[in-house]
Amino acid sequence: MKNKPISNTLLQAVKHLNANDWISGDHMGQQLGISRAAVWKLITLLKNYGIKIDSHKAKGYRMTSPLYLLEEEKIREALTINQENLHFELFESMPSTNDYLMQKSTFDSNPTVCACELQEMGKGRLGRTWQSPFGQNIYLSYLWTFQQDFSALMGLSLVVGISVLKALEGIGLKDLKIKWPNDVYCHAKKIAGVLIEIRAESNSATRVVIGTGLNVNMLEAEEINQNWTSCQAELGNPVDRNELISLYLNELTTSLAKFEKEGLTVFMDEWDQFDFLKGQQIVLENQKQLYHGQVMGINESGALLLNTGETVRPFNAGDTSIQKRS
Ligand code: BT5
Repeated sequence: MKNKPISNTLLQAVKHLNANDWISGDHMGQQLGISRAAVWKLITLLKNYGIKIDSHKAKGYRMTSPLYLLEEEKIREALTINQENLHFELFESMPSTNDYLMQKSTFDSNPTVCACELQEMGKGRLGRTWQSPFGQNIYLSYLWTFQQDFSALMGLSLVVGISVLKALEGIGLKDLKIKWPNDVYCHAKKIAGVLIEIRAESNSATRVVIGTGLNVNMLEAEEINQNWTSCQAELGNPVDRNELISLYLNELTTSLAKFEKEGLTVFMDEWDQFDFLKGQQIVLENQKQLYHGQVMGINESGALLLNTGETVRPFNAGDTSIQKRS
């Protein structure tokens, strides 16, 4: 598996398919400056990626719903943050955007965004898989350097969750919640997940890779073993991922800077408002042990407070699920 950059020819081919009802292979070839055989290869590639394209002997090709591929220029257009030192790396396919930034050998302390159309080995937490089909969702990792050591960064995943949620609110989604520590839910179905990995710690600076998987236009998926949703499923129309990435980067960058300066305390009210678990009877799994209790919220370092009946106990990590009433 290799990291494959987005090819400009593929980008242009998709634009021609979007702009036309039917388009012949000849015409598309002329527009792109490639042979008919090369057009056929591109169409086959898109079909292999799962994109629905009709073929007709006389009429040519037709895409059944529009597809907007990732474009750095479009993302930059809608950024309101300082983007002078912001670096982008966009790929057609790769194993995992988090792995890429974790393994990249050269980088400076400027923030880097890596995003792709398809992840072949998208990662969740604890060895789980993140379903990452071509062209439909956001798979994005953000390399960010904090001038603090990691112990000061407890609660980071909560701040990231709040940023995802606000970006989604920005495009009109309703009934959004965050399930501690890192899942964003819409109408009680998972719409996004966050995976944070620590790249390096030195001289009290910490470099982190913040990975976000956000379902945008996905309407079908066979292998997700929990309730899930996507922006298109909620809104009823496709969403341009470039615009949503800009919104998210605006929220996230502002929040990371605020978190670094003021800590989690300034996010407590927002967390309280978005907390999916507060007041619920849950089961928390931590290091293969199960704990039952009622969620009392979080403390000022982002730990989940669980009232087990005997005591209120803080948990810094774990998997949570709401206990079904019998
Ligand atoms: C997460 O893990 O929710 C973190 C997911 C982070 C993915 C991003 S994509 C960019 C970056 N690069 C990577 O390689 N990863 C990050 P966890 O809490 O372990 O949730 C995983 C569980 O969510 C799975 O076991 C499924 O039940 C469910 N799931 C998998 N794919 C999903 C999807 N696309 N939408 C909703 N739920 C999904």
